Amino acid sequence: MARVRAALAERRLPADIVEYPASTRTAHDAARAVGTSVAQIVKSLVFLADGRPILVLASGANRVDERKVAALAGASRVEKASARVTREATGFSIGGVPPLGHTVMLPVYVDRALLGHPVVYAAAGAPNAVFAIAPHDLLRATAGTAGDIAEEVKPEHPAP
Ligand code: 5CA
Repeated sequence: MARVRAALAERRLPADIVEYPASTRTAHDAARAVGTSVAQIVKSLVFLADGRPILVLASGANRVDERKVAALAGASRVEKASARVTREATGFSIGGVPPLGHTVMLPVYVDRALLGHPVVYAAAGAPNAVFAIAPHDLLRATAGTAGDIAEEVKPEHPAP
């Protein structure tokens, strides 16, 4: 949490880190704890783009389409990183991976769906702590590239 606080302070952003008695390990847990929509929760996910770690900041309401991330990152192959690779690449364990404050800065790709909210909530480095941030500040603070990275939602009852 200290590293996230330091990274926010370095960028002159308010460090609204809140610790909760309940888990914020998943986007649903975090939404429940904060009292917001899942769409406003930032999932900080590590992928391997042609073998190199990248960070994808996705709306909690969306599944990431790896082909769209590949197109945005200019990679030919993008795959989800394992829990171990995620920890090695960021210095944080799954459930608390923050969007910034990592040991090494990774290339960051931001789900444009996050930009439609006045405020979003991201993990602060622990499985029970999140911070509020304006999505444009998140984009700037991470030097992220915004784009469409969401999987198309398949209709539950497709037309015949
Ligand atoms: N604290 C919350 C939101 S603020 C959080 O960190 N959510 S998350 O979505 O960024 O982190 C959980 C995600 O980690 C899951 O959506 C899943 O994509 C990923 N994950 C969970 N288990 C594994 C695993 N064993 N290997 C790789 N990725 C995993």
